[in-house]
Amino acid sequence: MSKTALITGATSGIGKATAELFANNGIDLVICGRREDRLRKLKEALEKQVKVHILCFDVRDKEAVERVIQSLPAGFSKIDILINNAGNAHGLDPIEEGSLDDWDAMMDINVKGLLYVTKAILPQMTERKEGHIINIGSTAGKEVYPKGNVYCASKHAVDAINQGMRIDLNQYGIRVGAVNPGPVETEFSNVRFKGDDERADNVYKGFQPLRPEDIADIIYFVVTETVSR
Ligand code: NDP
Ligand code: 8X3
Repeated sequence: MSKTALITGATSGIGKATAELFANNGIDLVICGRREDRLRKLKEALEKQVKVHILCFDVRDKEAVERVIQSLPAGFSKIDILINNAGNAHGLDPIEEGSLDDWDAMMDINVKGLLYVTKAILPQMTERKEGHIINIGSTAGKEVYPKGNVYCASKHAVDAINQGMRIDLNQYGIRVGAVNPGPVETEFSNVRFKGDDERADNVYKGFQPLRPEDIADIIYFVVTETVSR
């Protein structure tokens, strides 16, 4: 029987590439993000291969998170795989110049949003005693770089939450893992620099960044290596 994966942040970058790879391999999808036009376009493309359902919400809004997860129609209500991917960096400033709004955005989306989505999905996984959760961390969750302060803190938090989830959910047979990429060329830097595309492009000059498809390959490998056992 086919599996269903819920992917947050599927409108762009790593999440979108993962949705496309999962669809190529027959995994049904619940694709999430705030940009409904992109979700619709992706659904249209992928539903030639698999069943696709859209959830359009902001992971910061805990009532919305609960509501949309509860609203999943019968064919999509059993989530086998949760990919906690939605997130971004906002700004790149030394700590004394950082913006409170940027800090709120990173902690609210990357950390609290991941928790809200997980909390909404978990009851069905603990009840069934099965499921697989992949948290998208970062090398920024392992090391800190200049001006990375709060983004790195948010990803260190993801690392700790991932480890905590793994320990706590082991008794239910729920598998928990993280993928911690280095720099990947997506819309990440365009968001970080608030639409300054020239500055964003400069981030990837002088070295070969990863592509979102590279990370999707790793996520798919992790998920299929364990789900099939
Ligand atoms: P993108 O900017 O291309 O994609 C980010 C995704 O997150 C979008 O689909 C966006 O959807 C979604 N998102 C952002 N904010 C919210 C929100 N408030 N509510 C719901 N969805 C949201 O970046 P990446 O693909 O690179 O990033 C994906 C993940 O990978 C992030 O967690 C990032 O930290 C991590 N990562 C990225 C690396 C990189 O170098 N690119 C390296 C290591 C980790 P929408 O705007 O439609 O809501
Ligand atoms: C994104 C990787 O190094 O660009 O998490 O911050 S980095």
